[in-house]
Amino acid sequence: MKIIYSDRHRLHHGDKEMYRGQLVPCFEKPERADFVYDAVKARKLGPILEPKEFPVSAIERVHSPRYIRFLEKAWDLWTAQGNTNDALPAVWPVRGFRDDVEPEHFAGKLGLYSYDSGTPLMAGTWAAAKTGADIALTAQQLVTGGERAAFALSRPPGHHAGPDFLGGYCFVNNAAVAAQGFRDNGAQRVVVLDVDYHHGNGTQSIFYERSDVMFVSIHGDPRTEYPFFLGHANEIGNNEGVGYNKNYPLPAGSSNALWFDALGDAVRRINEYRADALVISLGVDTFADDPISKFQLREPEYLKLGAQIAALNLPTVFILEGGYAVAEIGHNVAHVLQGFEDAVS
Ligand code: 6XA
Ligand code: ZN
Repeated sequence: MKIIYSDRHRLHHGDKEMYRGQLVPCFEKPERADFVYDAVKARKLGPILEPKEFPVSAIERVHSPRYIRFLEKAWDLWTAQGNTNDALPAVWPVRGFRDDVEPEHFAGKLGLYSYDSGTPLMAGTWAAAKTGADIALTAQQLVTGGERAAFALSRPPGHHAGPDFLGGYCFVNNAAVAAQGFRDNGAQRVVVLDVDYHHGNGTQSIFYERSDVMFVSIHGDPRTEYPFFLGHANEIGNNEGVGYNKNYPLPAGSSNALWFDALGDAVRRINEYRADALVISLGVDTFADDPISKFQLREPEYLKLGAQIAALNLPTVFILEGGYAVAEIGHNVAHVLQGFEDAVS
């Protein structure tokens, strides 16, 4: 399959994130993409192509214009206050506060458009995130044009970014941008299947009231796992979207048998939906040795996952999300893609 990649992801290189009350080196770092690049290249999974550039309006199909304006100018506003270090938020509008009035002070703006203190923003963040969306759209356009599948090798990740908020290392929701891209290019029904360890709260929020994009996610139970405030089984969609959101929260430490039971049920539902296209939020922080997650997948499971995705028999875009066992992330991603390729060829 074709692989879309740009080294502009390096423009986003967070220094520290808040973790257990301390500022620690960011888990989400450029080396992650380097290891994935090396692994897909070594396995000759397909040609590696540069993304095309798309108008920002393609991103605004799933994010609010006021949020995107903020991302575009955030670094300039922050440095205008004399700051040179990464920006991290420290105050948020929780229940009872107003979110309809954008504060003038940068601390208030950043709080309004974020939900955690683990997602540093720097000079190149917007450029990297914009390129990530271009990568997702380039992959989608190739698949719309007849390719069986494509892999969007992008970072920062995207599935926690919602209509107007960043968080969880995410700024622009690449999976949502790709799903919307499919819709805007003729697909009637699109599925986003999120297999990252963490619930894709941003993707869920973006499509929660829609029946034309079904969101399905297998993840650590939010009662104990990040992002804590979304991802429960009883979130089934709202209004038009009722029945088109499906969460499989699993206990931290769940066996692979339990994980594949959930995937089997997800596959059954996806088949029933009769989608025209599929987007996979491919996080490999489900890996047994991931430093911040608690599932138990390894090589055989990643190969099997790829094969089961192939069996859905849909035009498919894979999008890189989480995975922090940096030395293994490349192999883990490559095994999913290899399992897919072996099953389709
Ligand atoms: C808290 C952990 C964020 C998890 C990010 C992730 N700073 N999401 O991997 O899929
Ligand atoms: Zn994750």
